[in-house]
Amino acid sequence: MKPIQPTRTLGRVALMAAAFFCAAALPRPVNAETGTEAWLRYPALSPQAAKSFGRLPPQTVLLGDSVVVKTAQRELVQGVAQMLGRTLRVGTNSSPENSIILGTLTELRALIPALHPPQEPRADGYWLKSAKIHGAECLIVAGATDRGVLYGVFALLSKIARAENMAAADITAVITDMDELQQPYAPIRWVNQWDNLDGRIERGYGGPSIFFADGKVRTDLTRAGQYARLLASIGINGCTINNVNAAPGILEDSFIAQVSRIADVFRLWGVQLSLAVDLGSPKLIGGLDTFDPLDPRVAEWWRKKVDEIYRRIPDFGGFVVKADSEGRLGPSTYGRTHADAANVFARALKPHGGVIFYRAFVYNHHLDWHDLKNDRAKAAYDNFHPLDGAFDDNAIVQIKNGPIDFQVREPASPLFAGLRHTSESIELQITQEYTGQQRQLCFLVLMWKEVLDFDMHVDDVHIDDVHIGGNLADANPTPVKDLVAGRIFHRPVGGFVGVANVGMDANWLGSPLAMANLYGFGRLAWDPNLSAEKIIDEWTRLTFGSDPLVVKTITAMQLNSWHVYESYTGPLGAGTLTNILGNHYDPGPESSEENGWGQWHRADHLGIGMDRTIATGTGFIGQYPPAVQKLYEKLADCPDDLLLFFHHVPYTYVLHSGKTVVQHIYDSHYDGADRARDFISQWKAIEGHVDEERYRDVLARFEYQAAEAIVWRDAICNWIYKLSGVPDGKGRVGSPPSP
Ligand code: GCV
Repeated sequence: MKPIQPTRTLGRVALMAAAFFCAAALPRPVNAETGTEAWLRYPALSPQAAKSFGRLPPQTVLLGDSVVVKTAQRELVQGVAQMLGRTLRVGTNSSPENSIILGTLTELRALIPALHPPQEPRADGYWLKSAKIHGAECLIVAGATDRGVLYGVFALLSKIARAENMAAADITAVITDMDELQQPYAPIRWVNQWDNLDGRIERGYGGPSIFFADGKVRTDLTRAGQYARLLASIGINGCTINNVNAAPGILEDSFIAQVSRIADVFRLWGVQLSLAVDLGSPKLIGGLDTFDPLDPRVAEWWRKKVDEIYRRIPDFGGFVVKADSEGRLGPSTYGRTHADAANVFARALKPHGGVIFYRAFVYNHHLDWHDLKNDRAKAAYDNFHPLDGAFDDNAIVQIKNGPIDFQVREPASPLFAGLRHTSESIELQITQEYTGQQRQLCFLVLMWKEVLDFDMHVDDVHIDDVHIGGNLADANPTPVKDLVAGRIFHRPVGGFVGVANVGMDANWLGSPLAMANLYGFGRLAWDPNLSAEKIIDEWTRLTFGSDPLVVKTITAMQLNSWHVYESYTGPLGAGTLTNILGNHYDPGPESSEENGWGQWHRADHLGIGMDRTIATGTGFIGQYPPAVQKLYEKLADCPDDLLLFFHHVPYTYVLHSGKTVVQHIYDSHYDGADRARDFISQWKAIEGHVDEERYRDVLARFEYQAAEAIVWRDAICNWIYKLSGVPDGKGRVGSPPSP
């Protein structure tokens, strides 16, 4: 973690904005919605819509008896009772007629041998199918695994919850014509929590940890159970509960005993628990005089430690490791490689089926800023590409979406294409560290989709995997989503990791609208081909109901929000121009320069942007495959929205849009602040259409955001004017244009 220093002066406007935000904390009306149920509210449908579900079978039958399928059945009964006002009978599989049948495909085959899904779903996939048994209507929820059954139930309940304004015939079809096979894009769909054992959460904005308080696991784990339910409802199957800046004490035997209570709670929902660990643990807590991963005593220590964990937590998922990064201990201490370090964990975990996520977020934070050839963006590729093939098959290199650090816009990390023989996962940040910290609206699914869909143009790919619904080999693209899902290069495992950082706040992330990012992450991890529009439409209906005005307003605001935030905090790919030495929130463009952290934008009185070209710059662009190099290397070809990430240009450089860089910066900030202000009136249009509590909470946030956008606008525009000496052509900054 970077040292926290006092924030730079923001001026009176910021203080006023902050004061306003505090003052705007309004009393809670009775019976208000707290947001705790998030998208699993299951509100009663209108009598008319509920009536259209009349043909829903009146009972449910469970074919298996695992804890997960029992959870699925309880959830189904609860959801149907709340939404349709009907109590499903719990029947037995000797009389499955007229039932909603829940079971694995294997169990289903034993019961009804003639029923087959159109294709065998992957692990955790499910099949929703209307069928007749002995002439009676049934609805089948069959999972490839027990977890698949639970996911299928959540999918069915989501359909019911979103049926409010559907035509009666369409609702009936949900029950009588259902035939839907769903399967996850990748086996890994995990969240990471950066929770410290004292209860604080690094980069958490929704209250203290739901797992830890005062150096112990909480006694009351109700919230952990509620969280696991939310995660399961969007197909997330693993959760790392502690900070990647890991406290070694997490691995003390007495602590593992405590942690196992969290695993017990997760297990009901099919969520595997995993831990972030310190590579130095054998020395720090294990009594050895070394943590050298190649020392046999160290390997033995890890093997025994892992065996002990599995004794207490039989379905333990594995470890996440941050090493040689931001002051963490690492293999470099002994001249070992990251593969050496990853494999010591991999070998201990392998007999139990566990995996190790080894983070590629490794860089030197004491870079010499005087040297224009230095570039933090190159670090992940430089460190890991040479090790490709050296990692065991249960080791996964976890790569942040961009080469720097969750900025408001970054290109895809070149490392996604730089590992052909190593499993990968993409790390996305749900908690809005650099994107408004949940105090400002920023729906990140659009940003994530740009990265996931980005074609890395990897040459010589031999693809023998087949997409659901289409043959990948036909078009031969190599998008990031297929690289991380292991669909390319025959990787054994891989997928999606989101840094969530929910907390004890009733609404989990601190803001009701921010939960769209957690929902969106889960939906994309399940199927990255879903559109942002579809995801936000689902989330809005589930979270606020299906009133057309509400759905139209909230979906539009969410879909615009990333661009609005980007426009006043970091346009043209300069990175988030925030206070990088402090809170990562306030404007603070000077803080990026003249230090070793490497989040440089290289702005001076002549120009702005990092020259990362092969020809004259740091050479970062050379880490991409040739077709991507071509996209970014030539100034004239580089897309405007990443221009300053890749090139250093004079302020008067003319963009593809026809504007100069400096004029774009002025316009973008003024436009962004105007659009942030417009959020207020857009939100006010739905007053009375959503519950009072969330309405007021969100309104206060938009009023605050409008003020903050002005703070940002003025800080950045004045800074750029001071540096460049070029006034705004529209007379808003610097000297007015001459008549
Ligand atoms: C958990 C950034 C954040 C740190 C975080 C780090 C990481 O630097 O500011 O808080 O540490 O990324 O991802 O490891």
